Formats: sequence, structure tokens, C-alpha cells
Amino acid sequence: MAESKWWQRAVVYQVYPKSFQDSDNDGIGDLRGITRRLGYIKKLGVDVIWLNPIYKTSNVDGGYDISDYKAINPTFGKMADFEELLTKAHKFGLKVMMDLVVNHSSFEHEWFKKSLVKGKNNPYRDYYIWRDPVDDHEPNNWGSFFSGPAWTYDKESNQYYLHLFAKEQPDLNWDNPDLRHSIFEMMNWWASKGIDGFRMDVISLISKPDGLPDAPKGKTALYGNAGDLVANGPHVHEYLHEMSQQVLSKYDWITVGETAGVTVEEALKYANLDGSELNMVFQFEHMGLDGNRDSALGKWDDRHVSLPKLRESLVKWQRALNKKAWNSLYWNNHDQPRVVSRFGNDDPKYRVLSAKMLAAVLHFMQGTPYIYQGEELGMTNAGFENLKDYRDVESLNAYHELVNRMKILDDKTMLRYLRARSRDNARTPMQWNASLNAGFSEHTPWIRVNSNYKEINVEAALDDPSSVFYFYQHLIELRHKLPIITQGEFELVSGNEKDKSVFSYTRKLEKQTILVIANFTANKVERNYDIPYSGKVLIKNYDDDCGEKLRPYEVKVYVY
Ligand code: TEU
Repeated sequence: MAESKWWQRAVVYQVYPKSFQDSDNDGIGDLRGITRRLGYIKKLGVDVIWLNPIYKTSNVDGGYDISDYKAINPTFGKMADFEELLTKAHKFGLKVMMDLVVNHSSFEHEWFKKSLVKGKNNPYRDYYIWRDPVDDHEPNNWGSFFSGPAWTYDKESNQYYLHLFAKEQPDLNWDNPDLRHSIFEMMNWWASKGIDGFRMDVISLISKPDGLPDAPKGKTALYGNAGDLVANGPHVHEYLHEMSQQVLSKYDWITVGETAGVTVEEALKYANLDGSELNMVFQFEHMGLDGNRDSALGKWDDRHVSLPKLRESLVKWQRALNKKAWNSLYWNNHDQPRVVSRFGNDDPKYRVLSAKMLAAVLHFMQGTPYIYQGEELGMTNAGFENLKDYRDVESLNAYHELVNRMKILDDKTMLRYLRARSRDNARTPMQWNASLNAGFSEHTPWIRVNSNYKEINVEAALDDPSSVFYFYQHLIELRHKLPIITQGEFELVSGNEKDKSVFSYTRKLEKQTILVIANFTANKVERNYDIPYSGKVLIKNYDDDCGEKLRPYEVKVYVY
């Protein structure tokens, strides 16, 4: 492999500002709170911080509904607070990646307000996607990803506008060159502030299919599922090439596309090593395996994915992108339940063990790893018992649609599904210590703190040499030290393809090999691996090494 790029050697830490640290005691996290905690992030050893949206917002979807791309959300602080955060982060040697949300804006954005006026002479009308009614109905059958139709009627102009997400998030019209120009201008404006890159929200959805045809509709579904139709549309690569020429190519940035519906073939274009588009993408395959993609239930369920299915997907991406494109590696983000509860075991007996096991399995793969705030503590799902504790628009709309409107789930079942899959599982406040509200705020937080904060928190983790935190720190150190972790060839251990309990792979670079062996179950198992005498353990989650026996959630990583 050619000389690696800095972002290929880097580890990213994701901060959800609303839930990280409140500095002014209004119950909502903010920029000064993050600045205060930079030392903690630095201690973990990561290279980059990715900030979820911090812009002015209508606050319907956790800031993913932006009403001014160049202004800071006043509850998070002022532009000066952002500049201070950026300067201090840079002093710590931490880069800062911003969220770019340009598939849609907020309905409160100036562009949309101007767009409401119909007329050929209004340049802003065409910044969004407006269509005439068809037979007095929506222009097509698309459903919103957040329940309900993807179209909202505007009486004044007798037309509908498209919103793939909430009605407060109208989709921008990327086929309009003026809109693209406005976006690129805004990106260059942020570049001049000295930021270090962008994570691009649902960037795979920006180019809509010609003629906006109906989408396939399940038997029981209320609306067509537009997911596959709108992903990787006809001009998406053309628009990203243009973005690359107008913006990205001018800076030594980290860029990652959040690409819902991406296939391996498409990822080879988005994240090609030739650098023509983005550095890497977030693919969703391993996040969808425990859902019901083709039924009205969508992601809502509480079952567990089998190891063979999970491994098959992860291995496929490792192989397919090898030497051609670049992977991102993640178990968690602000849209996903906590990994220790989902693919591990959050029972106190196994929580720490399984959190470490999952961390090692991910961090020894090829790609750039992302750590979501609290993952390094082994934070668990929220465990909310009542609907009133939920805040997330996706969760609340889905409850309403599935329980009240379609009546295909009862309240109890849906609450169980929310406990398993709601995005709020990841959005509870960061657990700093055992004091009031976990040290997040002195004010009642905007969303409930996980009730386990007295046991699981930063202070406790830093005091305990065998904590999940120090395990992550060690993984990051190893990645920085050993080029094989960035560059080594990935191979599944032969015979592991069908193993229901153990995941085992190697990485190879020149004469060096790393072998990862991980038990995904709470059972003791025995496996034989051909480990040479020279093999030494790089990292493990039990104190001793019992040779061929693997204890519950045991992970061992050898190098030779
Ligand atoms: O998420 C995009 C996306 O694909 C989501 O539909 C995701 O699959 C879902 O939240 C999981 O249940 C991005 C952001 O990460 C998310 O927070 C936003 O709500 C969404 O875009 C709209 O901007």
C-alpha cells in the first residue's frame, strides 16, 4: 500500500453537543462545555472530534434542521465560543470535523421562506422541490423516513414540497446550480474559519431520480419506501466531483459521507482512493441486520442479529474496499442504540468484558474508527419505561404511526422496541461522575440521564486501570504505533465463516501478522488456532490467557 494519509491513521471521537456537557446550567449541553472537556478527549488519544450540528436550528430533529448554516445555535453558544473551541482543540492537537446537512434545510431557513412564493421570477422557489398535486393528492407515494407522507401541501401556491425526513426539513434541489453554488460558498466560508473537514449528512440522497416515480410499497405499508430510489441518484457523483473541485480539493481535510443505501459498488465511487469525491463513507449494512427492512415495522424490533450475519457483512466491506476505497468503522453514533446493549451484553456481569471485546473487533479492522461519546465507558441503552421520556422525532412519530394509526403494535411491544432501537438510547447525557445528573448539568437535563450513571461514569473509569476507557486508549495507542493496523491486509481465519460464537480474523503486512479472536457469547468455547511460539498478546480483556479456551466475551489479539 502506498504511504497512508493522515485521516487513514486517525481515530475520530463523535460529540453530540446537546448531551455532552452543559456549562451554563440550562439542562442542554453547549460549546463551552465541550471546550472544558477537551482534556478528557485528548487523554483518550483520538485525533479528530466530529461535532454533530451546532448551527441555528428549528430543533425538530436534533439540529439536523438548520435554519442558518453560518450561525451558531444560541443554546450552544456564540460564534466566539466556537472559535475558542476550535483554537483550543488545535492547541491540543485535535482536529475538528463539522456536520454538513445539505440534503435538506429547516423550513425556517431564509431560502425556504423565500421559496414559499411561487413565480418564475423567484430564484429561491427552485432551491427546493415543488410539484403540482396529482389527482388532488401527493405527487407520488413516497413516505417520509420519519413516518407519514414525504410531501406537504402548501395552500398558498397549491403545490407540494418534498421532505424525505420531517415536514420541517424540506429537501434542497441539487439540480439547481445556484443552490449548489450557495452550498459550496458556505463550505468555503467554514473552511476560512479553519475547520478540518465535514461529515456529510445523507449525502447519498441529494440527487433525486428523474420524474420522481412511485416507490415500491409493502402490502401493509401506508407509503412507498423511497429509500432505494433516492439513494445514489443519477447525478450524485457528478455533484460530489463538483464539490471536490470547488471546495474539498483545496484543503487537507477529513471527509466522510453518511450514505444511507450505499452499496459496495457505490462506495467504490464515493470513497475511491483516487480522491475524486470523499475520503470515506458510513455504510449502514451492519446497522440494518436486526431490523425489518421490507415490512411496515422498518427498524422497529428487539431481536439480536446472529454473529454469522454480522460477520458476513463486516467482512464483505473489508474485502470489497481493499486497496480501492477506504472504510469507516463504527458500532455507534447518535442514531443507533448503544453497541454494548445491542451486539454485546449489558448485564453488569458481562458489560465491561463485552464492551472491550466489541471495541477490539472493530478497531483492528481496516478503516478509520469512530468512537461515539460514552462508548469508551461502555454506556448502555437508556432503558426508558415511559413514552414521555422519549424526545426523538423518529421514535415519537413511529410510535404514533404503528400503535395509534395502523394499530399493528400494542403500546407495550412498541415501548420494548423503543428500548431496543430508539435513537434516544444514544442521546442520554454523558456520564461524568456520580453526582447530580451525572455531572452533566445542575439543571434537569433535556433528556433523562441513564439511571446507571452512579456505576458507569468518567470519574469511575479513570480511577480503574481495567476500565473500558483505558482499553480504548490502548487500542488507539496501538493503532498509532503499528502501521499494520492501518495498512495490513484483512483476512478471515479459514473455517471461521460459519462459526456461531467466535469471530476471528488476521491482518497481514509484510512479515507481520495480527490475529484477533473474539467470543461473542456468554458461553465458554474452545477453538484451536495455529499461533506460533513467537506470538505475543497485544491486548486482551481477561487478565490471564487460557490458551484454547475462550471465556464469555473473551477477546485476545496476538502479534507475530
Ligand atoms: O440520518 C440519516 C439516516 O439515514 C437516518 O434515517 C437513520 O437511518 C435513522 O436515524 C436511524 O434510525 C441522518 C442523521 O444522522 C440523523 O440524525 C438525521 O435525523 C437525519 O440524517 C436527517 O438529517
